[in-house]
Amino acid sequence: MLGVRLIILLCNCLVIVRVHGQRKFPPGFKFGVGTSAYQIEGAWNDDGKGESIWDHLTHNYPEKIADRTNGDVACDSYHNWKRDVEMLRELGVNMYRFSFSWSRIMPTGISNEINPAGIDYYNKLIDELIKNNIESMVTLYHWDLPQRLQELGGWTSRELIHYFKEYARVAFETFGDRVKWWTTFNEPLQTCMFSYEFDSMSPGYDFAGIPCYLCTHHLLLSHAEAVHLYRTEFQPTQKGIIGITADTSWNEPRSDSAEDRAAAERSLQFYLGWYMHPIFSKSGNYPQVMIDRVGNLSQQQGFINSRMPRFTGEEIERLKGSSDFFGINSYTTSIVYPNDAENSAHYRIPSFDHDRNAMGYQDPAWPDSGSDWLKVYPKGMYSLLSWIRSEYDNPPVYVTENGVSDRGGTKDVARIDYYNQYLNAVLDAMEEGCDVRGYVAWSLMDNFEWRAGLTERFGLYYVDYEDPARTRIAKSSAKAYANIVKTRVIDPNYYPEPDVYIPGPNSGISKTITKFILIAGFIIQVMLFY
Ligand code: GOI
Repeated sequence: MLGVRLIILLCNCLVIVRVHGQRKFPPGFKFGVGTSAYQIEGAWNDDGKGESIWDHLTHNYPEKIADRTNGDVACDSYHNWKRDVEMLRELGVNMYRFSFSWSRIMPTGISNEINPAGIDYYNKLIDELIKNNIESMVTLYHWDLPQRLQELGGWTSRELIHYFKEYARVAFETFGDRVKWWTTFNEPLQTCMFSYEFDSMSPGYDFAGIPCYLCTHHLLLSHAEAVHLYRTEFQPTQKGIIGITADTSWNEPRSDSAEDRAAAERSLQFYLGWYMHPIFSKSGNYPQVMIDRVGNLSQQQGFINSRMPRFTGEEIERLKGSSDFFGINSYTTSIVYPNDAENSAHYRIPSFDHDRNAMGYQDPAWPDSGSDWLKVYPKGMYSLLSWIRSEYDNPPVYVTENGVSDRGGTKDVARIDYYNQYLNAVLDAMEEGCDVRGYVAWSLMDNFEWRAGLTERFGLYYVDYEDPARTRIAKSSAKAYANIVKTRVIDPNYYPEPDVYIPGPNSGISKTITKFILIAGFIIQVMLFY
């Protein structure tokens, strides 16, 4: 066993051959780009699609979205799918990671009613991809739960295990002859912690310490059921692979002290181990540090049971090994230290962060992006991949999302730099033996960025939201990424021109000028007033 592993490691290192001093991604390494249904499709109620929790949130609480926009039209990929595939061909990618809208396939989320127009849409898309030699990597759940299922309690309800399994069955039955890559869930941390504990994602509750643990429990069990269904009834004939994708920032200890290192480790267990320990560890179950901390604190807080539900022995076994690959999404890094008396005022009790007993911040010196939460620190990607390798015995990893935002424009030099640096960090990790098999850039095109609306753009292609046709334009980064996919080499001096030049507002200088004008304007107004 160890011998085989060593040989694989060696091969991995050897295939990253150096060409003219440049490192090359191995031949089997898959490059892709990603999107998700709610963020691009639009057509929110066309042809029988049902309401999802993101339709519900954006329509009923428009003030929660930075620019009061929504995904009603978004990139209109429901109508522009041919152009989308054309862009994928221009990029030359091996695979396209996209998600199904559950409520487009089943309006209420329940399998007694299937929407033929929804089936038809994904059939056309998948067939067009096959025609162009692009593999489909389908995510079953990228956050857009059918609203009816939310009304049953959403993921805090155990009932959803059954409904998710039946949805997965329809997907495998209908599309599994052509789809060879399945992901059950995208970023469960966002679905559970950031949707219930914090009012960040839909349904947008602000209920600390309890629902995030219930949600995670049922989501993991739903994942296990879908995977077992696939493995027993579909995988033998369809021969695809199935897994899950989790997300975390890298957690860098604030200092070398034992306390800071323990805090960073604990924090990573809470963000990533919460989902991946039950699936990828030898022992299974939630990380022990979580079981202990949440259990003890619950008891101190007067709860009869731990706020974190327990798995039965049977469930632990069913979850163990229930993923053919380790999907990881990561964009940035957080510097972590333990909670102390001084900052404990920030905690709600009970809460996930109090349970986690760690705080985080970002180094202001790191280059920023179009998103407040995203600062550029490529070494974090290397550290995260190395951590996964040692924590879970070097599983096959796919980086299923990585990328950076800006606020507009097509000459996106900062995005080229980001991809070059983060892909170099991936190569660093591979050279040390991390079994990374693919990389998916986020995103194919600018799209509806959840609570940030259309203000933050992650695309390789620019989308003109003023134009009813939602014209897409290749940014500089699209050409640079296409070059990496084609040559398998990162060329640090390649800064191609975009297809059409559109200036961006994102330069540091223009930010300073904007601030200056705002402050000057305010002073003048005050002077005029008096
Ligand atoms: C992916 O999620 C996702 O899969 C794609 O669909 C998506 O398009 C892509 O990423 C790009 O986002 C500073 C509590 C400002 C409330 C710091 C705590 C705002 C709100 C830190 C913590 C963060 C990647 C918004 C995961 C969106 C960033 C999801 C991470 C909001 C913050 C917060 C903060 C917080 N998320 N994203 N936020």
